[in-house]
Amino acid sequence: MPISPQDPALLANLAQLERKVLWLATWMVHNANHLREKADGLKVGGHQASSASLATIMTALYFHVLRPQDRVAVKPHASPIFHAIQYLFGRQNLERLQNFRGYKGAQSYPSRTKDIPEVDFSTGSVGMGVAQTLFSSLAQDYVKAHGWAQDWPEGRMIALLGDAEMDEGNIHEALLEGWKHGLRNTWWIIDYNRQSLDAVIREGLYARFEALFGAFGWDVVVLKYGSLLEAAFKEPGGESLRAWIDQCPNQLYSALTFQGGAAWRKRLLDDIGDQGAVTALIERRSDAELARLMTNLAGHDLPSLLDAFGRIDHDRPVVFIAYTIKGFGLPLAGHKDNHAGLLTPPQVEGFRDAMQVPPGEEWSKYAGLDAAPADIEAFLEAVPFRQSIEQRRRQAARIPVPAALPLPRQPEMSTQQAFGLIINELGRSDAALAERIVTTSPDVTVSTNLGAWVNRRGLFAKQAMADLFKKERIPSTFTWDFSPRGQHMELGIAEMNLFTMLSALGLSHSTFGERLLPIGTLYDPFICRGLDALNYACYQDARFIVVATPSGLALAPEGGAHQSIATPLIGMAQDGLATFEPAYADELAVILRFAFDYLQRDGDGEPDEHSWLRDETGGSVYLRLSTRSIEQPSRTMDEELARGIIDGAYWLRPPGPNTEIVVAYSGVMAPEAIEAVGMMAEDRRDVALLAVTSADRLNAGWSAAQRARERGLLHARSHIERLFATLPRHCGIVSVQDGHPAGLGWLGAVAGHRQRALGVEHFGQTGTIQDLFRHYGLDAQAIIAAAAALNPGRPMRYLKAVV
Ligand SMILES: Cc1ncc(C[n+]2csc(CCOP(=O)(O)OP(=O)(O)O)c2C)c(N)n1
Ligand SMILES: [Mg+2]
Repeated sequence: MPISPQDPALLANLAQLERKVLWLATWMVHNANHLREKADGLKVGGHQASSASLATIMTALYFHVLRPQDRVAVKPHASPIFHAIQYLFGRQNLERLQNFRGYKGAQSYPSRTKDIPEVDFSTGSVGMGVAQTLFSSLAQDYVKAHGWAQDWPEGRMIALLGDAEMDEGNIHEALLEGWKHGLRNTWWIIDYNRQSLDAVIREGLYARFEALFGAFGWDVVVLKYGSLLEAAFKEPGGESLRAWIDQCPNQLYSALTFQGGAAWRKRLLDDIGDQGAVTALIERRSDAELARLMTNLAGHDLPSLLDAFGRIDHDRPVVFIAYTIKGFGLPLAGHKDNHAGLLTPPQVEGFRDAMQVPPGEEWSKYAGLDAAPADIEAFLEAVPFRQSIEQRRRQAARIPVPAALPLPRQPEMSTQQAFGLIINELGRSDAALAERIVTTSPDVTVSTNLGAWVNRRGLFAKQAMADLFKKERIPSTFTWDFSPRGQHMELGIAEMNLFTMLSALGLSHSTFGERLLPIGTLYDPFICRGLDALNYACYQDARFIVVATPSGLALAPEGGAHQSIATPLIGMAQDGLATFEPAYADELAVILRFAFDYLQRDGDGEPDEHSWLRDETGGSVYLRLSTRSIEQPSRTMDEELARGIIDGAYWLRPPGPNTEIVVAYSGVMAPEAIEAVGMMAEDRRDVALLAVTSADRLNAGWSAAQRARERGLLHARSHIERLFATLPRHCGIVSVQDGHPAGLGWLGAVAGHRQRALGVEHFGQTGTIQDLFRHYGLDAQAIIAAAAALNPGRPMRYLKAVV
């Protein structure tokens, strides 16, 4: 890319746009603050100063450096600058700017799903967007190596991040993983304003950043002094000035920036005034010029930025440590309390005058600019970022999903085992579905039963690498061959990385126009370790399947540190994620088939009139599986059963007109529930047994149907309401789940039945499954005792006396 930092016309245009962008962003925040304060007394924090510090860098990027194929994660608080830039491009409308942070207005933090398509990656939870760019670059390599997206040029994945954002551990986890995979095409631009939310950051941090990135093979570019300062250093006495700045503590620098020209002069003359060259250098400048010079850091200097970006002529990852000033150009520049700072109305007026924007023309795209509107428009038209802008969100065709997946048949099996068998069977196929599956796992590939699939499809690496054990003919169950055609992305033990990888792979259809069907496996309890990244992936509407196994107390001898309790509730509460907890292999086959299709849906948000779920919008899927081997039913899968499994529940033993007890179970509690129902049958009438395959979907459908009725759609009935429609009023429900009881604890409220919810409320421990189910009150005896208490009647003959 020919960059001509010396090109005066280019620089003049960019300088104009930088001013405009800074003004619009400032006005947007001021306006939002005014509106919000009127509405509910809430002030807008965090945007004014934090946004200003990136104004120059984002001007250089969006108006000159970015290419249509590049993808960017913008630091959350730079949202106003981002929206202002898109407004100038004609891609963001005025109403949304005027309603920044308001209902349906431009979002406080750039959002892929709630803002315009120019938001490539959402940000908000600091650190997440940064890692997303790294994994997106790995996803791009994966797509290209498989021979896809050949007509789409490789893009750079760019993150604009705050210096304090670097404290987030997930960034460091990502760095390590990126190094292992030979990361390319990734730029991270650190807004080194030496301020966080609370304070001024530690001295000398940039040197740690330099060493850190250097250690991982990144090109490190430190952008410290702007062109004015560089020129001043060449004047007589300039070297003393450079030495003074280099030693100036961050706090003092910030304070002087805030105080302005006179303060700079006094301090500099006190410290290095020599009545000779240095004094002359200082005295040659007015207060305003001196302030301009002393704050001319490279991050606010267009020629330096254009030069630095233009010099990158390789695809290795690059970190730019760009010195900036938080609040640059605004009266609160440099003040340590400025993160939540806002300009007062007189300050805004003063700033508007300085920007030469007449009152009433605050939202104008051209007011205050030297160039004629037609010239600015012509410049904007030609900006590379704006070319083929409609392709920013790419599309990919759906991969056909067969009517049924292979069904493993064994008399006894665990859901984890069944998962391994189904995936392995799919691996034999050369159908598009098998080609597009990409698996990934944080060092638990084999222990989550993906081993056979990996043997078959291989691991992904840009360079082929054979399994040495195999070459040396040492017997091993697993072949660990790497190649560019491999379909498993091996990860180190970092669950944050797993979910960020899924987020990147799961957006491939939109980022690169190539559909992937990502499946990530991990141990269920460690979902919590990556939870924010999972939430982030869902918020971005990435599409993937999480297979979490083993789970719950059923992991018996592994003990309390590995037994998950809260995950069923996470699955229910996580938006964008449909959670299933099947008991049997045939259920899992139906669910997985559904998942491959569900992943690819992109319809409108209208609820389905049968389940009342918004199924056409699609989403990601979480499967909570187990290593507990249980006896499999011999049955044929018919359409009704399959539908029930997908909608969330079906009767294993339907209720009768006199049903007194319903036992509802999820997942591995099937044997205990079946046993209890059998034992109660002699003493209670028509004991019914409900298999719950997805408490999440069942519950969501119930809420949606209630909402629909409240809106006048009186016929709306959810799946669970239909299942419970004939239950006699007096019957009791005992639910049982290997997880927190609240997961199923709402069933009684559906049609007004008394309920006892059994589950796990305290940390687990080691033991046999039977020991633990007895101890935590999940075994058949506990179910019977709960039923007897709910529905006193005749004594239950199989209920042992409690000793
Ligand atoms: C995970 C997370 N924790 C906390 C916050 C609240 N927060 C927002 S910005 C910020 C400080 C940012 O400092 P820095 O990254 O240096 O940004 P800048 O100085 O450019 O505003 C904090 C703590 C957040 N958004 N996300
Ligand atoms: Mg900062």
